[in-house]
Amino acid sequence: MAGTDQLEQLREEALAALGALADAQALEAWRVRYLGMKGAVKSALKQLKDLPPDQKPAFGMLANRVKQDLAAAFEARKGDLVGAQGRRAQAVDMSLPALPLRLGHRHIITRTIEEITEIFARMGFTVAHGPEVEDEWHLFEALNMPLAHPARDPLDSFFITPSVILRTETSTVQIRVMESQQPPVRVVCPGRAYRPDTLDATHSFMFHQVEGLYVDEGVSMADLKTCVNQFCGAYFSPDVPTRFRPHFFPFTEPSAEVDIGCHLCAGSNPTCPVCKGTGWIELGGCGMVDPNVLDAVGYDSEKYTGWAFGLGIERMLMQKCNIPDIRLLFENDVRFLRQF
Ligand code: 2NL
Repeated sequence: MAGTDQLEQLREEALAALGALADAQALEAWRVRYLGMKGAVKSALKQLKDLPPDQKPAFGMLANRVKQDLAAAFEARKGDLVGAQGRRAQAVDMSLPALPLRLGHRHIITRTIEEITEIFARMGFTVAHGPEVEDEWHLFEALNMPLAHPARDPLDSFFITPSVILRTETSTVQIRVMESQQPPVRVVCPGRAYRPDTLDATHSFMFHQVEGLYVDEGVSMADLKTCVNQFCGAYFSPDVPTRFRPHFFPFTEPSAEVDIGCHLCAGSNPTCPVCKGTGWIELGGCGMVDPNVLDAVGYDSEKYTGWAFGLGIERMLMQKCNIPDIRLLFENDVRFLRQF
């Protein structure tokens, strides 16, 4: 039985050697030596053909057994060694610099609204908010737009039902403020507004505006111009020129559009991409509150006067930060948004 003794010995030796291995490299050398194509188990099996026939079955069976045992022991040891090395590799290296921690922040539109309302707060304005869906009274009637008024064209507003409409401006909030208190009123209303405009670089079906309203005894257009000039100086730069251009709004009389001088060309470039060569950029509109609006909210229009303005927030932000396309603000692409 010399052959089978030899096999047992081989198994002992191999298992002892396996237990003493230190790393994955030594493990691979062990596998080649014992289980490889030219390894010890293979060469022991070669003896089979030289054995007497009666010894062949016992030797063959044991040889296969040894081979299986060594293969199983190899797999178990591999799990130990590779696992331990893997765990060591994953261990925290305290000497490495920390991974950068990317904190989120509020959207640039939100921050712009805060910056703008802060400027008006310094001039004594409070802030009011209101619903984004409105009734015809707050959106049209109270703002001096009776049923036949062209601004009530159904194609110019988003209707939820015939009497529930997405607000097209935040003046609705000022109407609500006036309905809830007597003058003096000094309030700004920032927020979303909706109009069915076709999307392009400067238009969106949803945008933000800030409206301001001041009603008291003896309020004049001179106060309006000073307030708007002060605001533009604070938000853009102290020396930014402004221009008030006569215009028409149903809710103010007289009315004007507000422009600031083009920061890019100051009117010197006839092909300027920002001001289109006019030298001016329109921010919004303003005017003296129409007495019909004061009457609608129950104010004494003989006693009180007021002014109001409405400014586009995206427009001001795009001006200030050189943003070429309004869509960039609403596509939620963090590569763009995290710059601010
Ligand atoms: C624009 C023009 C404007 C107003 C908004 C207003 C509000 C009340 C009464 C009277 Cl409650 N007027 N708001 C006045 C003039 C212009 O907005 O182009 N906005 C982006």
